[in-house]
Amino acid sequence: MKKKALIFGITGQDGSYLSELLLKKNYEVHGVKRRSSSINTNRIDHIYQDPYQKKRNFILHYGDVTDSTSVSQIIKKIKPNEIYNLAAQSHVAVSFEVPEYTANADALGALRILEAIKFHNLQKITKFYQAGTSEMFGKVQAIPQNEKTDFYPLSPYGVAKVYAHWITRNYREAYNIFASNGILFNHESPRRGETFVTKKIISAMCRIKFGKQKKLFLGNLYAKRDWGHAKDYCLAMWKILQYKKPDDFIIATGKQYSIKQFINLVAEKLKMQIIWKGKGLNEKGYNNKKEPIIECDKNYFRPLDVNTLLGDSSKAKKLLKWKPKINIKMLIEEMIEFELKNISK
Ligand code: NAP
Ligand code: G4F
Repeated sequence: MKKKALIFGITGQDGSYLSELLLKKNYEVHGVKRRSSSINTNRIDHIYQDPYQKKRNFILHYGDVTDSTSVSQIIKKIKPNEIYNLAAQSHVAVSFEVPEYTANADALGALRILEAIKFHNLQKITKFYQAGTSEMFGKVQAIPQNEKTDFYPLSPYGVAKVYAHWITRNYREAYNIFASNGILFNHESPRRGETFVTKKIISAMCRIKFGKQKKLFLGNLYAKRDWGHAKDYCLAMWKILQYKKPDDFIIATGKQYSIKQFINLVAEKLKMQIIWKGKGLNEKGYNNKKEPIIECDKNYFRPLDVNTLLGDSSKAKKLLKWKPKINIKMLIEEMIEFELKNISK
């Protein structure tokens, strides 16, 4: 019998890569999508439109993690072997603007799924994966961060994810549910949402290079992130649920770059020269004609920002035999290639 997986957040960056991975592994993949006023399935249309997958292996359901009835009914109907909770209001800056909704979806969403597993007595059938985040480390209490590092979240998003992390552990210990946390550091891809910094930089710099945009406006250029590729990280999610017992794992590359360093790497790949001048809000990146093409805008700064994130994934390396295959230069190359194809279309 085929294994059944249920993905909350299937229309997102990770949902799309995880679907492809699970279908390759011969799972029947169920996904929960929200109703939206415009199409939100761009990242999975290529799977859905494949007649073979559509008929047999890839099934979408309407639902929302803020709606316990839909969560419960879908889980009761499918009785999945694995549930991946990737559903979230995942933008840190936006969480300062919509903190209550972020808590409802990102914190209570995990609780609603765990409750449904318990309520329908699926403890022996269903394993649960919670999409945790390095944002939970916030004001970092150790460098690098590992599974033992204390959390100190600095945003409503980070706080909500800490709740989801602990409720996952609580249901594991109280009700014997196979419930695991991945603590994933930033991961990107051509399918990354347009307003996250890597995608925003690459998309804008490609457009600037071909005269389709004049300037790129950014916030904090000095925050450092540990960036990996979403494809590698989705494999880690699956491995976490195949491990012999439920546990918590850091997934990271162990290398960090500032936003400014990231821009310089993109410029190098695009053969664009950037000369940096000025300080603070007046810092600007100039092209070889001495025109400012990168500027800071105070609207892109957050009330609090996480200045440094660097993960230590030795536990995942040792126990899951997981390690990232795609480094930052390969990631940038793939994202640039994707943008250039879009521009030429
Ligand atoms: P993403 O592209 O923003 O996708 C989020 C998904 O959640 C989308 O499918 C979205 O649906 C769905 N969603 C949002 N609110 C929902 C709700 N109330 N009910 C049901 N679905 C809802 O995020 P991602 O980058 O793939 O990340 C996946 C998960 O990993 C998220 O939980 C994120 O917080 C976490 N995470 C991400 C990273 C990273 O660097 N990417 C790192 C650590 C943890 P729509 O398409 O309709 O908006
Ligand atoms: O790309 P970002 O928005 O990602 P952030 O805040 O690190 O969050 C992402 O990674 C988390 C894992 O640590 C996930 F849990 C979360 O769901 C999301 O996927 O911003 C990265 C850094 C920040 O320090 C931000 O202040 O880039 C800085 N930044 C500077 N200018 C900007 C901008 N970020 C955005 N989004 N837009 C800017 O213009």
